[in-house]
Amino acid sequence: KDRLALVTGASRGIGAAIAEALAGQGAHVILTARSAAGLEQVEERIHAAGGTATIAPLDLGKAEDIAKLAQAISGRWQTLDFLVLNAGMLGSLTPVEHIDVKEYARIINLNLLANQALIAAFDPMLKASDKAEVVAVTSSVGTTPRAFWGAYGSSKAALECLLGTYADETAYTGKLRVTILDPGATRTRMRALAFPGEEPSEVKPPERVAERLVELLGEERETGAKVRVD
Ligand code: NJP
Repeated sequence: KDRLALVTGASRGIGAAIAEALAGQGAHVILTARSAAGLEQVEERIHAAGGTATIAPLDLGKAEDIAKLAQAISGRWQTLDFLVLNAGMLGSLTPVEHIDVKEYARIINLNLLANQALIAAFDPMLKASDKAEVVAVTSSVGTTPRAFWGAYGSSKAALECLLGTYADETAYTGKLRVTILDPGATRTRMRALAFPGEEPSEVKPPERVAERLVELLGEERETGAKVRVD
């Protein structure tokens, strides 16, 4: 039977590369992000490579979109084998005292609260799988504070704690594994926004992160482990 994967932020960047890699491993991949056009391009690449995918354009910032997605998926499939919590936003880089609280709320909502909502929605389907992998994409600035990255960094620190907690709570199952993935500097739109002067060819491509993740999924490792891609 085909394994089923759900990848958020799959319209470009790291999420698109992970989705293509999982499809390459034979999983049927549900691709989500806001941009339907971006998702269609990734879907086409997956089909061209002989894989299968379904697109689900939605805004993870909206709780009702997550509820609809969960309904659509649970109406069609019994189990979910891979949940890749990759979608995220950076927001403005600014000193803590100048953080725009409205933007900060949007960052927390997408980078943290939406991921809790996804776990809540898909926990039964993950536990129904004989081997489920939950991967959360975090960031080094969540564990090592860096000037001007406070809003984004604190959202990623909280995400790391939340996923570590979920790992602890689900360890008893022996069949649901959580991986906290710190991708390191990766050539994507987000990276280009943060470091506009950087020469893109000096930064690793998202495919490197995806390849490493596929390797990691095949390795023995405790649930809740944190992995960094260099
Ligand atoms: O970023 P980008 P990356 N609802 O901006 C989607 C982390 N990370 O690939 O909605 C639903 O190219 C957006 O799609 P769209 C980073 O924090 C990266 O670099 O169509 N989806 C797109 O598919 C993030 O968690 C680096 O605009 C929404 C995706 O999210 C992950 O890696 C270093 C959405 C973002 O793609 C992937 O980031 C690091 C919404 N409301 C951590 N808003 C790095 N690149 O160097 C956005 O430490 N998306």
